[in-house]
Amino acid sequence: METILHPRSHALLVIDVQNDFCPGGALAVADGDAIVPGINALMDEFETVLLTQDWHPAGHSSFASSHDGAEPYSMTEMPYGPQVLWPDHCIQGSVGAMFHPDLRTDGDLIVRKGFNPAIDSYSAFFENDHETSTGLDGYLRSRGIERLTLVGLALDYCVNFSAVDAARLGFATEVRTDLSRAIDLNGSLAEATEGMKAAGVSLI
Ligand code: VGL
Ligand code: ZN
Repeated sequence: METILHPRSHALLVIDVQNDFCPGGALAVADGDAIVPGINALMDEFETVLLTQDWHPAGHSSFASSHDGAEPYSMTEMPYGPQVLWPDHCIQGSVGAMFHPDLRTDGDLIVRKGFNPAIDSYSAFFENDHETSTGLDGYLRSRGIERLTLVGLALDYCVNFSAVDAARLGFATEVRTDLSRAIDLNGSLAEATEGMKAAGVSLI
């Protein structure tokens, strides 16, 4: 049953709950699928629900396979700064790019990101050059959204970058850490937690 607890100006943003980030996927996050029932239930509380979908063309520059001799999870230097090289994941139209089959997808908007072959995009707001907009900021403002709750995958990458950008853009921003899961690569979770706190994100 629908029980709207939050005003229309408070949106739920569900980040990258896709097969490739769940157990068995190409870039599996431990327990990534465990958050699906809780996210589905949380959707009942919000009138405004938005989802993001990591959406890379084959041969994307964030894939280790696109760099001669590079191992997955190693670092490289891109024109826009340091970049982790990932296993091939969330390729446009693939099963891995689809939402987890049990995730409710009856939200208002799906934001796809990471489609620019030359730039990765962790954040729902800006690509990793921190400059190229996805358009989400304008969409939210046009709809009168002032506050955001974020959940999803991965807590230390796409949830983190989205939450920090949201707070910097002036949205009251909170992350439900119980409904998120992390990759935790070389201390990335601790770093992300500090960064979100410093940006004024509430971790709940
Ligand atoms: C993500 C790494 C690469 C994420 C996406 O959704 O956190 N992480 N692409
Ligand atoms: Zn990606």
